[in-house]
Amino acid sequence: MKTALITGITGQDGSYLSEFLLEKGYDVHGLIRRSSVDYRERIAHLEGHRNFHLHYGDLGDSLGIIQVINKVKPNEIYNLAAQSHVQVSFDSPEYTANVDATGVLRILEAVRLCGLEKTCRIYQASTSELYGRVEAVPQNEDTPFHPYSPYAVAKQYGYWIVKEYRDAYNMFCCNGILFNHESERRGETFVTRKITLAAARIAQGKQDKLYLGNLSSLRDWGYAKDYVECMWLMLQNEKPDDFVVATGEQHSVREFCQLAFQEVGIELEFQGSGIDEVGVDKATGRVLVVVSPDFYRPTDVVNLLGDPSKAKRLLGWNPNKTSFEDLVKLMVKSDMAKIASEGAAAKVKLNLEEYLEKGIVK
Ligand code: F7E
Repeated sequence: MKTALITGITGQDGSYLSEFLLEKGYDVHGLIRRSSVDYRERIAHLEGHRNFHLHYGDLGDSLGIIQVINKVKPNEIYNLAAQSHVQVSFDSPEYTANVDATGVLRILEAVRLCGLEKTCRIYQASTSELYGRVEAVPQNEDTPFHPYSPYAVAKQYGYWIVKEYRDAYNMFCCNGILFNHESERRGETFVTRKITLAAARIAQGKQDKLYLGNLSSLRDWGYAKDYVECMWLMLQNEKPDDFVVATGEQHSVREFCQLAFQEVGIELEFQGSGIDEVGVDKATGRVLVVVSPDFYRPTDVVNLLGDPSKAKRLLGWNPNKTSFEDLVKLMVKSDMAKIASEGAAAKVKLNLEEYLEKGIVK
């Protein structure tokens, strides 16, 4: 039986990857941070499974990482833990660097210190944010990087240290350059989930308006559940390598919004431009989407489109299992059910001030 260790196991990708590996018969171990609040919702259904184990640890704590790796002696490590929010990285750049950059080094060194460098394969969650202020469209494995946020700069260190350990110590470590990947488990402050939740709340009379930043930003959005398979495929490959994981299709935030609202029966029409742009309900004339400078980033990445040919060719991975339309549909469907199940007590009509106060919008 193969043993895998997943950092970031409580996150969207960690939970899907756990399910995927358990189904393949793996013994799955996860690193979790101690917290006084429950943040294990995404993996709650797996706790109690006889091949599912959790260990306390933190990417900021080398000793803890060494202890866990030494105890588990994994055949595969998936490093998914990160401060993953780009806008938050402008507020907490040092923390982001500690986890997203040095944290990768801590994992690699721990594997070496435990004498597992010949037996343990490592997957590093790299990101399309590395292309940042893009130098070419679409982006593939040869496109130059131009990181454009503290998050991306930290992730670039992670990318290069993985390559360095591969060359210097002959370790089997891979970078998955994943473009945006979403799902019904996506964190609520990423733009797609913020939109699907708002569409559901607005349709059910529990929210008045949705406040967004740059509506023209372009992304290559895929389904997270499909992407975790590619992480695994990278570690089953003959040799360690880096791969772009994307759909090869690009859409704007505005388009995502239109489709999500269409799913709840509201036809949105966008009027105006820049910070004066609004999304209006065609049937009633009500303004439902408003642009707010609060959600603009000091530097924003606006033109991401991945070329997944290499993963398709060498790993046999299918980048188009779930279409963009189906992704939006499944997210809206899930949020409609979630909001409907919340009782009357949860009937808060969120306005901008409440949004900001709750810190749930960035
Ligand atoms: O923003 C724009 C925003 O926060 C997407 C992370 O998983 O994917 C994710 O990073 C775009 C940006 O994701 C709002 O300016 C407009 O251009 O959903 P996001 P992200 O920054 O692309 C990559 C691959 C990662 O590696 C990251 O870890 O949408 N946008 N209005 C907004 N974004 C947010 N969050 N909120 C808004 O109101």
